[in-house]
Amino acid sequence: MTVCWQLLRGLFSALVACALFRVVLMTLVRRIAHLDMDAFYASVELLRYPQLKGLPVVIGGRWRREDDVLARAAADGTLASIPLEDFPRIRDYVGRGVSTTATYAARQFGVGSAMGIMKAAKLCPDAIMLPVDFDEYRKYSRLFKSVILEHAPLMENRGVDEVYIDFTEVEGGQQEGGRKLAEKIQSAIFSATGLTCSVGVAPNKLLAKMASEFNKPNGISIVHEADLESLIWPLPCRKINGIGPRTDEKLKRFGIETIRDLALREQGWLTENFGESYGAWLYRAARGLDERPVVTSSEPVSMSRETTFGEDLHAVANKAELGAIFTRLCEQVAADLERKGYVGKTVGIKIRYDNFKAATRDHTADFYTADAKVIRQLAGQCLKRVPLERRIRLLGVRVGSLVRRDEVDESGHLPGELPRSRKKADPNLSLFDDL
Ligand code: TTP
Ligand code: MG
Ligand code: MG
Repeated sequence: MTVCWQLLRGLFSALVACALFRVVLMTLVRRIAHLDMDAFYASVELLRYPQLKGLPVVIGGRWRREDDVLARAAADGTLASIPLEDFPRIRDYVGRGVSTTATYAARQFGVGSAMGIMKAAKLCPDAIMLPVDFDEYRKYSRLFKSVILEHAPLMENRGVDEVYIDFTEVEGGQQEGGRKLAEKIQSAIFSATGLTCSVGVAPNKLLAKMASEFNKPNGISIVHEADLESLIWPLPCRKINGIGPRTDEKLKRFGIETIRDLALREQGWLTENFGESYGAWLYRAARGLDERPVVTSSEPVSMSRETTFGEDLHAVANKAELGAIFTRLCEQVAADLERKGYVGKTVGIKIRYDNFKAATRDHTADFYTADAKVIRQLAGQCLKRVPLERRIRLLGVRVGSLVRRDEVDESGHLPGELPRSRKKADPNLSLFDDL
């Protein structure tokens, strides 16, 4: 009897605890952070060239070469000991190219991202110019994101130097509107990488993204719902992520300059002039409304498709059949990439022979792609490099070195990534022609 009573009491307490927990969850205010690294590429460069701290530095132009002049210039082999006078100045730069970013010292001269080097050289001729080293930036990108995940599990990747983080249920995420947790993450990132970042914490992604810019560099900004009129409405419309230069121009033609101007327009007027869905979105955005969840996804390293044949096939005897299967595999991988929003630059193949031995080959292009024909052509080049005397029982196609599609430009390059050659794969090349 006593045992039964105790069990009932235990059950009752558990139910009460559960209900209390739900009430607490329901009363939690949604707190979303946007974290963006400060002058990211430039700051990573300064880690290896600390002697450039505080100086105007522009990152852009040509690719870093293995025979980097700077490395040779270091008398004792350490990059940190290269004297300032050995660094290339932007005024001496010959050639085309754009600045990917600039240190805050260079920004004081008006130099910024996506600016032609020639223009930047006019604004700040003494600025030191360093080439882009995307591998290094990706390394630090992975590092700072892994630090964040140690503190908050709900993180959404938004590119190389920024993420959204759901603070709502994380310890400290509600304290001072999220400031406490933001400080903790900021200092953890600094300890692990030596890099600073800026954080905006707000009721949703839209506001958090704007807030992270308020106190750059190394700043934290907290925005509450009640701050809409004082902090958000005075900003130009362009500050809303989703209002691009063309929409902004059109808004200006209607005399709409600030977010307040936008908020004063009726929804009907906005949908009439900007279309049903974009107009409705503008209406909500001007009011700081945004329900989008923080979407976590582990980034895939590669995507592949493979198939084992019903009976072993031979490259010559079954050329047509193998060719068709190969093409289909490439199309399937391309469709997977397309659906998931990725592009890749390393294309590989896998073959398993009738003796169960396997061979793999890959080829890294100097542009990213998700195009079936291009993948097919690159995979075809790999195929030419494997022995094809034996019969084959399995064929696979893989695309690796993935980045999100929205990270690359139309020519398949990452920001600041200048192709060594713009040679594109010839999609008309027939694959098994040389077999
Ligand atoms: P941003 O976060 O826009 O800029 P930033 O980190 O350099 O400076 P801020 O402190 O203002 O955030 O971009 C991140 C990196 O992306 C940047 O360091 C270089 C690269 N980039 C380009 O290559 N081209 C561009 O036009 C922009 C905007 C960025
Ligand atoms: Mg940044
Ligand atoms: Mg950024």
